[in-house]
Amino acid sequence: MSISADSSYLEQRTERTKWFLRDRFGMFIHWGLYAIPARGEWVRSFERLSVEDYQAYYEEFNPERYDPKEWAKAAKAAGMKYAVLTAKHHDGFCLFDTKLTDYKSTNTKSGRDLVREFLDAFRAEGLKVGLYYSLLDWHHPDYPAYGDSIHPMRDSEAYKRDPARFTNYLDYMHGQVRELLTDYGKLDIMWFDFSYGEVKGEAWRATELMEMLRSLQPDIIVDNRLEASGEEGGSIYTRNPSLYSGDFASPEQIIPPSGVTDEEGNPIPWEACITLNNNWGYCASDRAYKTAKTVIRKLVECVSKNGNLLLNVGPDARGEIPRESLNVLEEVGEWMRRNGDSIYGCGAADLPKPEWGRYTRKGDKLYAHVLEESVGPINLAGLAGRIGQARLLADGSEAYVSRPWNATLYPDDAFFNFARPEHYTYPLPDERDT
Ligand code: JFZ
Repeated sequence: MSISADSSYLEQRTERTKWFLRDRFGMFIHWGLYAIPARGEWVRSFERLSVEDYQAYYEEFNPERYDPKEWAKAAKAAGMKYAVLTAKHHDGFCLFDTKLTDYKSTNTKSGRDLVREFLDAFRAEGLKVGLYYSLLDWHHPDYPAYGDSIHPMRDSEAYKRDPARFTNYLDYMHGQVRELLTDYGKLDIMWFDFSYGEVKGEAWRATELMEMLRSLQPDIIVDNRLEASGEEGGSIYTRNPSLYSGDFASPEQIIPPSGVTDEEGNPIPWEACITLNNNWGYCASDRAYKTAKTVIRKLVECVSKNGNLLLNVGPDARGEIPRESLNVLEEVGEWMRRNGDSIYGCGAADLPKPEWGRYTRKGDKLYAHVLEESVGPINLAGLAGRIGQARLLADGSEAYVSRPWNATLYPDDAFFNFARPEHYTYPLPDERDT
């Protein structure tokens, strides 16, 4: 089998990602032992916590208020169509009942298979489900985190020093992925995280991993991080992607300025993953939550550039999504119930970004997201004669498409107003003329 994928690969990717690009909005869930120290999911690395220090959280872990049905309801009410949970993050703690390590939720006081419960609950709400799986592992004895640090980016060559041990780790990692793909029913997304330096692609035995994945779950879609690092997106960004380039790009904490396209300008599926405050894992001191207004605008921005938004929540040690996050999700949901038609199934309008906001488009329907208050009529640049009728999406009311008296200098543009002309505060043409 060749490393490089052929054109049928691109066709298959288009097929596989159809639902994903329709659904547009998902929930990311970062949850694990790190919810107890509550200083983010990198706490063990950033603070150089010893194995014993971190073990205390394992001994204590017992999220009695974990009720994934509530999470699923919150996601659905927010208008989210899919969700991705950290089955294992970099700390190596497994939220599922793996046979390959004892370091798992079923061995804690909780005794529960948190992944299975998540999958059952979200599927029951009709949401698509995905699992995040960390390629890094700070707990596995053979993961090459040698030296003074469990910070992998410091030493991306370490894996070469003891190939036999790295092979052990890869067998373990492949084995766990096999478990997740075999024992947990149909999964819609596998979200691997992440490559760095030379530790990418075949260093993970990625062709073998992808062949297993596709044979067990033919329709599953995969992110690009078996190949991508923080600096590079991998070959998904090219016309000649590898078999492990992934089905979608995964820009993190950034919305790509012009979306994601290959060198010929063809759109590439992408999903921006964005935190609600400034942390993925629960961080008690981080109160910097985005407002619902910001989240809605960012979602519109993603869709206006052919992308998805995977919005993160970090449930706490007891298993609850922070109240602040729930409040934002509720408000976003209120907007989505009225305006979701401008998000689901929509993409870029292939028109220049208007001054007052953004466009999204679905077929011959153009959605004008007016994000700035206007003075006078709203300008639809270059669309003179191309607007059949205009409606306010939120309430279905008529928007008045006209060529107002003060727009005669702009013959190529169409204009609309939310109010009928009799509500204008400036003189109407006939009043002026007489
Ligand atoms: C990764 C994780 O480290 C993080 O905890 C979170 O899960 C996020 C969604 O994904 O974040 C990264 C990955 C790569 C880099 C930085 C953050 N990088 O290469 O600089």
